[in-house]
Amino acid sequence: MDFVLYNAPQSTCSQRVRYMLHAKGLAFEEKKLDLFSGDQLKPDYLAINPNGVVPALVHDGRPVIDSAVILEYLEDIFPDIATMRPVDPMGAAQVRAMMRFIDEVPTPAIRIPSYNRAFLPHFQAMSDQEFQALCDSKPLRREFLMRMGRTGFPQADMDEALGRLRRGVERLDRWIDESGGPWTMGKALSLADIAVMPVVVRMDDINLGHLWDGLPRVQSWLEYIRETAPFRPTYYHGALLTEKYPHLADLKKQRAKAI
Ligand SMILES: N[C@@H](CCC(=O)N[C@@H](CS)C(=O)NCC(=O)O)C(=O)O
Repeated sequence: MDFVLYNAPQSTCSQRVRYMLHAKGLAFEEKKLDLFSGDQLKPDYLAINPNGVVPALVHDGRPVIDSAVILEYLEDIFPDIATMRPVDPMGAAQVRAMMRFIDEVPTPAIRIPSYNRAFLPHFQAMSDQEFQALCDSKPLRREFLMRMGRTGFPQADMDEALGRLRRGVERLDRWIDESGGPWTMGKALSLADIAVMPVVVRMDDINLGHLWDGLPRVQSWLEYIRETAPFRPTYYHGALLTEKYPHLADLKKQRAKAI
């Protein structure tokens, strides 16, 4: 068994897969791509993932792409180690429906505050032509980047994204409540917990933790998942935005003082 993970430390989609590999106890070679230098758009990588995004997991020489697909793939090949999806088809369908919701609602939404609050300066020194060429080079994110431009997403987009994030944590709260907790599917961690983890961790990291005010189950869930063994090797130093962008760390400290 040979696993090579192409990923980036701070990429939320990559964090899902790192967590899953650690949870299953699988050794892997980690290749770190620098997303702001365009490693993900180089021909060698596009041959592995034509979407030009991370992560990609190469298993015995064959690529598997898209983080949710990779989670399912690892569960399919190692169903008996740290089982993350019920074996019965109805239970499996429930987990998959949660994962779809996560990838429809909160996952795309977290990109907007992440870019506005952290990544925007990477693009601001570019000329119009350079920026347009960069947008045009992105198979998946061309229009997303063009909408952001060099001034950031407009307030209306931010408001919409925060609304979607709030709906995301409300749904997480309901899943925990309905299953009896502490996880989305009850007593055992599931693929849905892993799929939503990086969004909630990122929200906390970029000072959006107030979005689960009044939902203490979500705060407890975050504390529990941080205590699980795969969390620490997944979030090695440099995986959080506050570890790289000092202004975000300052914001977080100010909020901590205020409460
Ligand atoms: N649906 C894909 C999305 C992957 C994705 O958006 N990756 C981001 C990092 S989290 C990326 O590589 N962005 C690079 C870019 O936009 O150029 C997955 O879940 O794997």
